[in-house]
Amino acid sequence: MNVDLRSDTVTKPSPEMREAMARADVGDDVYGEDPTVNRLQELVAGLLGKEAALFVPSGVMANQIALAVQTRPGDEVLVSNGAHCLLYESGAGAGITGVQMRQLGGEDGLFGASEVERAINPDNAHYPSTTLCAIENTHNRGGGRIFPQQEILRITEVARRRGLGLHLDGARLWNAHVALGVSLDSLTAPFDSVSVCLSKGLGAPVGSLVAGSKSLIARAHRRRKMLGGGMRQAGILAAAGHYALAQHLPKLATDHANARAFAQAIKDAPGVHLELATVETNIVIWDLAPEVPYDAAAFVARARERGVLLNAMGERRVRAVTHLDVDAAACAVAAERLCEMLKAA
Ligand code: TLP
Repeated sequence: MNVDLRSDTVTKPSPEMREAMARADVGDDVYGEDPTVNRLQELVAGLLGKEAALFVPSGVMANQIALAVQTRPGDEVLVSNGAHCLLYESGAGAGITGVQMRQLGGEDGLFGASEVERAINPDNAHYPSTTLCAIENTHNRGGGRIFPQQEILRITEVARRRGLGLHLDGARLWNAHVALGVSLDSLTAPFDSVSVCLSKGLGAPVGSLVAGSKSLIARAHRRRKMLGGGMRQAGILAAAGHYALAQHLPKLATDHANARAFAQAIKDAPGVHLELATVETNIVIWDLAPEVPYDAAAFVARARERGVLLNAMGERRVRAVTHLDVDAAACAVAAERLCEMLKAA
């Protein structure tokens, strides 16, 4: 049996979730008439402590809408090293939104207020205007790291003083919320815009939301239409989101425990460089030591032959993500197979 740890996006909707989707009350959401979408937008805006929220098909669209409505073409956006909105959105920042991005901080995706302060361009026509700073929490390439809230508050002080907007890519904010035991709205309070995904650890098949002030969401609504993201009877999808928030949010703690146990089980295997302390949520990232005679792509291919599905995140970096559809026993089997494979290398 395969154990699929490529991403928490691979979950399949359960029969109960499908049942909720089939029963959903729907209407034409382009007319604002889908009651299930409207309720989801209100619910998520409330959870995130924002005036309004907008349902969109994907996390990429949520991020790009948020960037577009807070910048002008040619502006510079400060992002963390390895930010999803820079590396994994098919160049949308440059190609569609029209911004350039500057990466800050280390490989864990974290950076400090002083780096933000230093990276803001002077008000001089030679330079792009720095108008926005985007933080990813949890940080994907950083191995699901949680951005320290104290540092976010210091960054907010710099951003406010220097006139920058603040965006939170909260595709996995739910994981930070559950891991820290801190309310969602306190994590989002410093931000002008927040994107969250229902289709990661929460296990919905589709759907993300952008949240912010009423005026920001009005601009986001227009931008969504421009990108072709206006959906019609989208309540069928929003119903999965309602179900996911009610039933799956608390289950993220299990994903975190499984990730930790998996990391613990592989960390001493020959050729694995893994810092246990960096496993804060549902993502485990490790490097292959030089003595491993193949790179991450070959490692992933060999693991697949043994029924463990992973993703390569760099030449010698590998990622595993726990989720609803893999339990503790499946994670233990996956770790055992990888350990055997490395011992034989
Ligand atoms: N991340 C995916 C891949 O695109 C890498 C994954 O498997 O982790 N923000 C963050 C922080 C994300 O991790 C992702 C998806 C997105 C945005 C985009 O969400 P979707 O895939 O719904 O467009």
